Amino acid sequence: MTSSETTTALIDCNHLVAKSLSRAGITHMFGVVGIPVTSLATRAVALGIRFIAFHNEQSAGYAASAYGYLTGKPGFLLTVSGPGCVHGLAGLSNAAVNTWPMVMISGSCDQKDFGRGDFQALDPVTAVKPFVKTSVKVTKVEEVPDAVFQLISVAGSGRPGGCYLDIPADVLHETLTELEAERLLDEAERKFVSEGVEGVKDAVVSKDDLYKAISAIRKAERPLIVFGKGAAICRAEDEVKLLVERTGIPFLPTPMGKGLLPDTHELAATAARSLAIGKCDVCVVIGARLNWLLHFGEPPKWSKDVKFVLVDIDEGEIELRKPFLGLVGDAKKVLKVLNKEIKDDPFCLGRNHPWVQAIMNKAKENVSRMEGQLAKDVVPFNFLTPMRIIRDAIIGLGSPAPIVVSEGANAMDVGRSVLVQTEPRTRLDAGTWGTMGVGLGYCIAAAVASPDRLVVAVEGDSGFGFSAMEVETLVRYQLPVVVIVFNNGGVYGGDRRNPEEITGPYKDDPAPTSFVPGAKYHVLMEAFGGKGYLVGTPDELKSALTESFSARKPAVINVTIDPYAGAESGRMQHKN
Ligand SMILES: Cc1ncc(C[n+]2csc(CCOP(=O)(O)OP(=O)(O)O)c2C)c(N)n1
Ligand SMILES: *[C@@H]1O[C@H](CO)[C@@H](O)[C@H](O)[C@H]1NC(C)=O
Ligand SMILES: CC(=O)N[C@H]1CO[C@H](CO)[C@@H](O)[C@@H]1O
Ligand SMILES: [Mg+2]
Repeated sequence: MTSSETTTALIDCNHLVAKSLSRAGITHMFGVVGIPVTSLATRAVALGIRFIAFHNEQSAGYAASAYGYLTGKPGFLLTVSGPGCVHGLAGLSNAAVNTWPMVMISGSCDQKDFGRGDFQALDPVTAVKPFVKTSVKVTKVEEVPDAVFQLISVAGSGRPGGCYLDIPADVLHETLTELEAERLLDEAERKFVSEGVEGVKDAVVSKDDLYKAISAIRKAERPLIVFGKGAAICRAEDEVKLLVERTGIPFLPTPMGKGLLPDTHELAATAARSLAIGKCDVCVVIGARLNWLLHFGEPPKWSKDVKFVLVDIDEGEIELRKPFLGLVGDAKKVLKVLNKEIKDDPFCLGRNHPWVQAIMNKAKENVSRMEGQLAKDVVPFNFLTPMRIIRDAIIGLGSPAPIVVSEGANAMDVGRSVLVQTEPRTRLDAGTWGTMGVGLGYCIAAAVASPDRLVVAVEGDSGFGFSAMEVETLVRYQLPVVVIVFNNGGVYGGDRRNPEEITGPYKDDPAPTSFVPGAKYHVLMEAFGGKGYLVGTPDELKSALTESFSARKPAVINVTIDPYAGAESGRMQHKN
């Protein structure tokens, strides 16, 4: 093509969206295609963007949200209008509650046919409203580059979250010259990348607040450091490590904060959690919200006099919790300045400090009780025996550690205590909402975001079933994912009703918690050409793990669990 042909050649909006994504450095997209977005996906692939095609937008949306968390760049979800957009809301809401960056793009119906019963008509901007930071509906092709760059920027800035881009079908078919497209792309790039977005500058922590924080930590008799996904997403692991090691303060990660510092670190207070949160007098909370997972920071789990120093990117979070002190900013940057001040005037509790001793002793006690339980080979399997075998197989892999995905009630709770996380961002679980159905989407996101790592999913059979069809997606893309299903025949296990609850005309129906006993989940995987294993003994499980971990190919290991092992609703009775 000569340069004058380039000037006048026309491209359509699908192509322009793909060009905008490519220019913005987007390398992956998740979704389900159909009218009117199929050509958008094809164009994106032609420009070098990997499009991972799912069976259901819900799973694709969960994948996009987790991809945002793992990479720190917004994950993209592409859906059709109407039902596709509605299924995609699961992903957007997941991004919102977990504060992960993502952008959903749906093609919607022709603007002129809206409100007349057009195919898959929906007012998506209203539908996504509760779950997004912002949304943009483009009304003509020229608005696309600016919209794409703006949404990427908003999704990832401040507290991350989801954004939505609506492109009506008529706009998707509009064209413009390639020259005009390049000019618009340059302009958008200049506005959102070179100059940065207005109003999202990083807050600067005042010297006064820094001194106040350090003085509180120094005066504390029983200090504790808690960190979570917020510290993980801004890659603050080196700064957290320095703070912990310079001050000698014990630490407690939230479930997905696990691995920022290794679970095996001698200052890890995970196995002394009740003591640590019950007795600490000053707690530095880094990128974690004082929500239900941390018992709202309130008695009876916490002492009523505990002073919280909250490090959070979001000023609204500080206003909501009203801590002793709030340090607003990116955790990595805030900790950098905090660590610098501490270095100039160093202190360290040391291993003989009574509080550190108390935590270490308590942790040792809990660990040795737990190890006693874990050491037994219980058959038919309870939850602990197979989890120990999985833990040891994962440890055996060394570095890079696999990404562990987990959902379920007992399967997830037991996994959280038993499995050992040694590297940052290697645990993805049901998260802030306790959402079942995230599993396979998270596995796929993890595999494409971190191709050097194996992905190991530890799933309850109910949790697995929510997105089980996506095992075909694993096979289609040949992703190195081993899905281990704890098959206890139901939600929390078998039928646990009291005899007096089993009455009425439908008393012979299976219990609301029950599934078909002995379901052959491994055969489901084999149906698509993946590897399936059925295991019921320690030796069978060990050999399935050895073989599938070294093959690095899609596999489902169906682990037969005693349906009466574990607790009803895992450890969350009070929330059920
Ligand atoms: C989207 C969604 N629907 C329903 C629930 C309620 N729920 C909590 S745990 C769970 C499944 C637990 O069963 P399973 O995954 O088999 O784990 P187990 O305890 O048997 O190991 C369900 C359905 C939920 N948390 N999320
Ligand atoms: C014992 O350790 C596990 C994790 O290893 C933890 O979940 C549990 O809360 C600990 N128990 C107490 C009483 O702290
Ligand atoms: C061979 C084997 O282990 N089969 C088991 C599969 O799982 C169900 C329980 O979920 C058992 O009833 C089967 O015996
Ligand atoms: Mg189950």
